[in-house]
Amino acid sequence: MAKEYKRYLVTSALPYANGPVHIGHLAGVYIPSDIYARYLRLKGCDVISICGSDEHGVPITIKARKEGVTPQQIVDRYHEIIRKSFEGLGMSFDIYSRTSSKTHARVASDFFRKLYDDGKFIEKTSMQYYDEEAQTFLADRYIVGTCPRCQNDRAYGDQCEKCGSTLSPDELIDPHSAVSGSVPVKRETKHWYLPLNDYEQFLREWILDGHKEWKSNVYGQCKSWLDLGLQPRAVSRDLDWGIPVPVEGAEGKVLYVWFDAPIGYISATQDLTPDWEKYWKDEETKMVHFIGKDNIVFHCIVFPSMLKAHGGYILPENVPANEFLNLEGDKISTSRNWAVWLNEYLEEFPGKEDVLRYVLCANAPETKDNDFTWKDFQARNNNELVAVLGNFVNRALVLTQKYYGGKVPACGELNDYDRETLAELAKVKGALEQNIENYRFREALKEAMNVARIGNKYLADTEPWKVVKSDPERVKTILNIALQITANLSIAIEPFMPFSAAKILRMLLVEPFGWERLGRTDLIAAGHEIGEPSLLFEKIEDDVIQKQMDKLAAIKAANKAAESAQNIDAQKDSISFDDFQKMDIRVSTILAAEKVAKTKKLLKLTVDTGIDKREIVSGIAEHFAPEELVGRQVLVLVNLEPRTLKGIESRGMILMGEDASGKLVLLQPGEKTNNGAIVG
Ligand code: B3M
Ligand code: ZN
Repeated sequence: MAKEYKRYLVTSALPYANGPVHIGHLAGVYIPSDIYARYLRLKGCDVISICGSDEHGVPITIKARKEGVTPQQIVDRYHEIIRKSFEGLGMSFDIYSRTSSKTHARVASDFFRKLYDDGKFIEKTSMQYYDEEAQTFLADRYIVGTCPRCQNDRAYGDQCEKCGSTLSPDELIDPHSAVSGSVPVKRETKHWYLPLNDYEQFLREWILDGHKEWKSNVYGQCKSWLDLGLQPRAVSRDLDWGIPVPVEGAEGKVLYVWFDAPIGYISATQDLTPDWEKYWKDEETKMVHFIGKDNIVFHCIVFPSMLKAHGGYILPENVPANEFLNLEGDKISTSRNWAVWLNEYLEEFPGKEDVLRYVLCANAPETKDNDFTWKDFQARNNNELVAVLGNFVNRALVLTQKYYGGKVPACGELNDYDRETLAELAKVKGALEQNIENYRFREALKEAMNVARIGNKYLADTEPWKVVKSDPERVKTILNIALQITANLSIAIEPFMPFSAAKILRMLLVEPFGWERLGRTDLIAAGHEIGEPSLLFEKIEDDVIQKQMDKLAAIKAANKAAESAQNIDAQKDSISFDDFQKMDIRVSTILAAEKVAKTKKLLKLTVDTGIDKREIVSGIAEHFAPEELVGRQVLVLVNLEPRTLKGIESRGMILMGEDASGKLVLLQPGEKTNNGAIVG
């Protein structure tokens, strides 16, 4: 039997405030945590749900530098955008805090200082890259150079975004500072390290022995980290943005973002309630961290070691990390704008917040990466939400209005089929609890939707619209049961689709029901007057989806252009003006074009150069169809030595532009020009 807890502390990963949040964040972290917190609240548990913006770290300072603003301006902008996005999608955090707050600065400094005073840190000096011009140490991301693996000349000191290699600044060719452009030097600097290796035994016992029930992706990652052996980890950085290291002689140094951020859960709780220690220091509290898989090591290895080193804190009972969500088969990427941003979704799909919650839960990457497609979004909305959930609720309410003027009819004698249906309904509560408490939210959602399926089937099988003439008493029972099932839906779907649950309650004109009433059929009394029905969900048409697909296609094209713009060939060696004058380039018109037999790339063009009509063989058959060239004016290098290609004497060359992606463009005069006009 699972241990009963007095209270619950639910934390959700603090999103970096250097950009908006997208559907991958929702699917990976925030929808699971919100389902869990809402479920516990419905059960009447003492639960707090904690989140906030993670406002320190190098990416924020890089974005600020790029935009010529301060890091505080960056985090102020995105903290608001993120906070509003979560609010719009119904994330029911009890507090959405931020790590640039004064409370957090105090709590994080005190936490560091205690470990420092208790001698839990190792102090080490090391050689780090330093920019003498800007007079600042350089975090790896601030060093740029040529990637040793793919020659990308814009690789960073920690990673090459072109080939994905993880790098160290020492591997870069021609490293230079992204701040001043100067060549950085190495300079000695002191930092503090948490000796994670000292906590290996504790972590082995706590995780590998004590939490075999953790999700395999989490347990497996912890095991491989521990089997590899843990190393001391830096908990400070040479940066001017972050929480100053609270130690004498540490000017210019701040807490490493992954040391300070998890403490953000504690500082947020202190901002939420004076009883914060009941949640963080009492073994009767169950703490669950909701995160994405890239944060496992920080939440299962580093933060627990920090809590252990500090003493007096509880540890997480579970860390059900999700895998990643892809978008249309491609990895979601903030830097490539390949995402569905929540703030944009809320603008473009007003009233469809639950549709996104539903689809992202149904497709959640709970055990492996999964994919979001707009076609699937449309299909699930139309075939599941509209056709099953919305259809059932609408029928139950409309028929009650139609036959009884909105008054709930009394329930008569039940027949076997009624009893069978209600027995099905009664099973849902246990199935939902089993799945939610084991963080299987996709399965849980199916169980919640099963209530609508039971209702839909019940009405389809009993056909009250047919029976009403021959046996009106029977229809009263049917619709009373249908309304009880509708009321059950308002409980079952609340954790997943809170907006729709609230709408059902409004249409029933009833107050919310507690979890304990799920599965019962005495939720709505006979004679109660319900409200006006309206549709819970509306069909999403193809053109709406096409608009989103077009938007993604434009982003893809922009990325392709940006990538090719990054790979411009270096300029060739200089030539003299005399060299240039030797070339004779003329405006010409293509009179005819045809494919050269037995070749894929060659076209034979007949060209009027103004001097004469001649044939030119050009390797552009994979870029242009013959018929689209006839009549076009082009630029021709007419005094190129003739060459014979596939038996055709080619006299000259059509001038083309070719970008790094290999796309060809014809170079043409800006207006109609006489053939033979000299280009110089
Ligand atoms: N700011 C989110 C990320 O890695 C990171 C989580 C902090 S939770 C304490 O995307
Ligand atoms: Zn590379």
